[in-house]
Amino acid sequence: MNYWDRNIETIGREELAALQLQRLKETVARALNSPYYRKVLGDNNLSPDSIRSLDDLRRFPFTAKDDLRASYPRALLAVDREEVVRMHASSGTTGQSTVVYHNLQDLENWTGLVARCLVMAGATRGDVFQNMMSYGLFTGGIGLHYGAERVGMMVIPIGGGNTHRQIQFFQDFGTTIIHITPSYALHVSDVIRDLGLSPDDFRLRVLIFGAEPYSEATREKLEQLYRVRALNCYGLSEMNGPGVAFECGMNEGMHVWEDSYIVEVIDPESGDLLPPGDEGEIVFTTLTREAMPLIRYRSRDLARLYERTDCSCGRNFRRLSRIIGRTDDMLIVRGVNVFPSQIEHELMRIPEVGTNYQILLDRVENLDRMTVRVEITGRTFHGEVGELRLLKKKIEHALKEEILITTEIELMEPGALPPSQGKAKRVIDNREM
Ligand code: DLL
Repeated sequence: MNYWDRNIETIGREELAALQLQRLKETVARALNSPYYRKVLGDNNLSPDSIRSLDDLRRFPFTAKDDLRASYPRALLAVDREEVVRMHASSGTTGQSTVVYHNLQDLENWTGLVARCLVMAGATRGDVFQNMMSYGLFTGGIGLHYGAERVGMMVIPIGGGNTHRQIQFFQDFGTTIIHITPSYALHVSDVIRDLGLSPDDFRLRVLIFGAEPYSEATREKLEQLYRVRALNCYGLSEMNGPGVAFECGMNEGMHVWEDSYIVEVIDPESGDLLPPGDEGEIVFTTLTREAMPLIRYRSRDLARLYERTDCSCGRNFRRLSRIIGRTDDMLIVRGVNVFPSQIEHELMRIPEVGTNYQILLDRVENLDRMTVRVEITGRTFHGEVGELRLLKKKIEHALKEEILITTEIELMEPGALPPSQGKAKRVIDNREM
């Protein structure tokens, strides 16, 4: 069995609990350096002394994505600005990003967590790691990158897209491990087939999937198409990004690195803690983060946390099921997080746009496609064709600026879309998971 850090990865539950307790106190102390937590914890009379056992965490209020947004740009920063060496940001519901800051130590810890995941996946020095997730503010690219280098693999930081070149690189550089979204992996396998190639032409041995939901059936299909193992990688930018939980290959869920995160599962309605094994919203508390500690952060992801802690891989960290859904309406399109409200916000700023719209998602040649049907004002609709073409471009451009993906725009006559009768159903998702 391979470990990156055997001591910590095989730590016993009791020792782990003691470590968590100590780190939780440190986290609360650090959090108090940020304007946000100074106010929230102060209002609730909470301090490191409030924590005598891990159960005391329940006395702390949740932190929600809205709190992050309201703290934009810096109210959650718990160290001097000069100490920060990197930030990442992800999309918010109405154009307001949520920002996460890291100091050098944070990046070092994150790199270590990712290295643990990769070694657990069987990565070693000499492997060739093709990172097919986009680089930039999104954490999927750069987040895996440094961990892969730390393990000693040769990293190809190619990012997403450019499929022919990706496949060429599989051949030219003998890629052995790829990191990719499952939906892109489906598309790449089509292109491989169209090129008259087969998995036998490559040296791939592990696929690492993450950043978007997918089903067990999709995993099995992809394992057959590529004829190699696929492992699930979970994370969210608020908790660094990838490297929060990862599968060990025993097919019993993803180990959460509990020395770095406390994980709870709550009823999303009541906020009550749920017993092990129940499906609920996952809540995380960072235990080592310095620049921006987060306490009881509501991920909005739904999953189960399994009760058993022992695993045949030798690790005692608790395991998380596949992500079953979300408590909000966030969509993940080609690996990019999109809130319908972002689209609405942009549409409603355009004077020619009417009152109704619809978002249609489907998969064409295994690639996600997003179509936005927009009702426009009667006068515009019956106006000149040239102007309609320009309007279409204008909407497409405005959406691309905001959500970063290209959409198909269909301009519709007023009243053409089904009117809302109560809670509007704006999104039609025809993609198969
Ligand atoms: O997607 C981090 C990541 C990158 C994870 C690469 C794994 C690999 P965000 O952009 O903040 O961060 O999006 C986080 O994506 O709350 C989930 O809803 C979803 N998600 C991430 N990984 C998985 C997964 C990155 N393995 C949001 N299965 C999360 C299902 C996933 N959903």
